[in-house]
Amino acid sequence: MGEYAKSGDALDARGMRIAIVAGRFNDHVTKPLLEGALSTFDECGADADAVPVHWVPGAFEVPLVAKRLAVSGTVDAVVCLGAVIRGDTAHFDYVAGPCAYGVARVALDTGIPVVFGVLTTDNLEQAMDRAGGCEGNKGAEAAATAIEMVALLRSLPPVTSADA
Ligand code: INI
Repeated sequence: MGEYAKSGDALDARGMRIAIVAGRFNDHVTKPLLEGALSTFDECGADADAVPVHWVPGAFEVPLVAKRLAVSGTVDAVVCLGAVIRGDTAHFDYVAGPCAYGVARVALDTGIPVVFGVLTTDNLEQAMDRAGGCEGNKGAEAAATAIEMVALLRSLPPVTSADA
């Protein structure tokens, strides 16, 4: 397994349907994140047709599309990719916070793993370091997390109440 492997267990994505939502803003960062995610799914045996990619304008739009997919009944998990880079204004906080909160909320509201592969960095260098540079590829890590979570949820006792 590649650099994303967190444990000794091989990740197996065969039979899993995992959608990706990617922010186009800062796509010089999000495209490498996407490549990392797709490589991981491929290495782990996912069928390429089972990993649709949905582009959205920016990180702020990610949770809405993630929710739409999560409630569709067509996916086992959603991987969210984005790059929010701090500038000279408060815009970073108004985008990064709601994106993170929204992604977490979709997962809890739907019971579907929704993985946060959105970089929130002070500058472009930090972002590129995490999009295939010296700090690895967070897109690949997000894909591995999704595979692990789908397998974990499948191994847990079934849901017995409507709001669990
Ligand atoms: N979107 C990002 O994904 N990253 C950013 O760094 C960013 N900044 O800095 O502005 C950003 N803004 C766009 C935002 O996500 C929405 O697309 C826009 O506000 C429209 O809702």
